[in-house]
Amino acid sequence: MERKWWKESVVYQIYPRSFKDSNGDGIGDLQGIISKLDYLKTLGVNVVWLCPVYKSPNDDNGYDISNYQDIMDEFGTIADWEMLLQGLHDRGMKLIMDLVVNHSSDEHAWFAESRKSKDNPYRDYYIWRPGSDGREPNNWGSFFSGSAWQYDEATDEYFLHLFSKKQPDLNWENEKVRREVYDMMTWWLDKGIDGFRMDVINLISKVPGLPSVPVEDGESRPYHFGGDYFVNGPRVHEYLQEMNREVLSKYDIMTVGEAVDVTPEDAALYVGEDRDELSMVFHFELMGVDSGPGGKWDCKPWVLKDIKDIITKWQTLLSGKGWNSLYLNNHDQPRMLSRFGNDTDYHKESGKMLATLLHTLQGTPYIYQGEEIGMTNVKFDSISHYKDIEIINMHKEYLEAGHKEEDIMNSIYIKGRDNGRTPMQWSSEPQAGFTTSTPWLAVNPNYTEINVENALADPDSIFHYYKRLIELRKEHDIIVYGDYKIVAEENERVYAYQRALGSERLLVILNFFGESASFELPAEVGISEPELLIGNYDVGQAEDVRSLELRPYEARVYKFS
Ligand code: ISL
Ligand code: CA
Repeated sequence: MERKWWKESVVYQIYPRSFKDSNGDGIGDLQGIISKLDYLKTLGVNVVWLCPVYKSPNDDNGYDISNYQDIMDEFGTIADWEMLLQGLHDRGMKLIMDLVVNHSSDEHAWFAESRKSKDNPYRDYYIWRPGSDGREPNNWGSFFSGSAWQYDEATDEYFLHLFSKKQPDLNWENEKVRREVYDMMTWWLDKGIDGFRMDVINLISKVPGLPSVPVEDGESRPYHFGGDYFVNGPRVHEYLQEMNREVLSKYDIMTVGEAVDVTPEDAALYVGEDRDELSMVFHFELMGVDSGPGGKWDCKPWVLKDIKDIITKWQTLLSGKGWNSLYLNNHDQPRMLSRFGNDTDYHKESGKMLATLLHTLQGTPYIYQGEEIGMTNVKFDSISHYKDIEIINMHKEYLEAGHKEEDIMNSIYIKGRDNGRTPMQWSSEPQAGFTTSTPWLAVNPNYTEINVENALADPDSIFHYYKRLIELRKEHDIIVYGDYKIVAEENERVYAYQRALGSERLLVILNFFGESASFELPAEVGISEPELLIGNYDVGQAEDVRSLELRPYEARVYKFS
């Protein structure tokens, strides 16, 4: 497999609104990030992915962009941004920017023009349709509840918005839209950035005619997921190849596309090494492991077998074809430690066990801010404390549909996006040292214990374990490039796998539960002179690796030849 800097990197994701407030208005900002660059350098990450910092009315915290070539007032100025880029580059780190071009804000100048009249030159920048029998043009639902269409009086037509009604979808069929996007990308790349994370990039091509989702007789819900008509749509690869030819191929950069609902087979078409599209994609299969047929809010417990099957499938099917991205949480997901570990009794142990998984698979790991100190989910006692548009809309829709408040709040506690958006916990000072005033979203009350200051001071902290894992990836090519093979697949409590590169072998053993677990290494796995590279407990010298009694959430990584 071809060596690339982005395969050997560890990425750190920053959600600027919640990272660090420098001027006491309760909102994180660019100067706040700049003040923490040495912290990131200490951790050892190579790349920072910055969630959107562009001009935005913040209906969806920056994922609704009103000017792609300027900075949001609350975050600072373009001069602050230049200083951030320089600060990263000076420290040997790279910067990738979020690219949100499936949709813009309805406050973007293009949309202001587009809605004026049917013959406006910008009309076709967006997707407008007349109503059908006095209703929406089709029955697609928005990701954020309700219809995917919004009626606009000025021209008596509807516009498409797969997300909120303040996020109209851009019309990628229009060559002019594509040109605008490519020029804007070039403008940022010429400023020296090192790549893009592309928001819902596999939704940009819609099936012509925008057909309704077929429904059975007697179906009472008015809106349905229209994924068949826009997930991996008919022209998406043509667009990405064009983007690659016109823009990406001219720079030494990395790209990661957020790809809703993709299988490894779909992903190979985006990231195949001979495809000239993207470096890697974020898939959602693992993030769906604890959802029932009713979707995200239909919460059910995960089963280790499903986690193993999903990871194994992605590791093997993409192997030799394209590169994996690795993540266990982000700004849209609950905190990994609360979701897959145990955030009360085994905070440190399970945080480190999950970190071991993240860093020892084939692919590029993405750490989400706060993960490295073991930040956890929150439970605010009332919906009024939540800020996320997805949560607020879902709460309203489910109440109207007759669900109980208690059940709705419970789903929010498990899956709500604000779990991952509470302010970064820097210290035990008021407001976790995030701000000197009232933060835009309340801090997690556990900041008095879980914070960066404590993590740095404790040599045994989750933070120092992350730092070591990142170093190990730099010291051992096998961790980055080695092939993956599952080991002792039938073990219901332990996830183990082998990596192989040339004559080298790596063995990773992870106890996924809060009880001790037996692990027998199958005879066909050869081990000579095992060397423990890292583990989250003390390990005796004389132990027989062939037969282990693992402690709660114990993780071990052995190297042998
Ligand atoms: O968060 C989700 C899980 O339910 C998805 O619905 C999410 O909206 C989807 O993964 C797309 O996410 C991206 O695009 C959205 C934005 O709200 C998310 O923050 C972003 O990551 C619209 O731009
Ligand atoms: Ca601020």
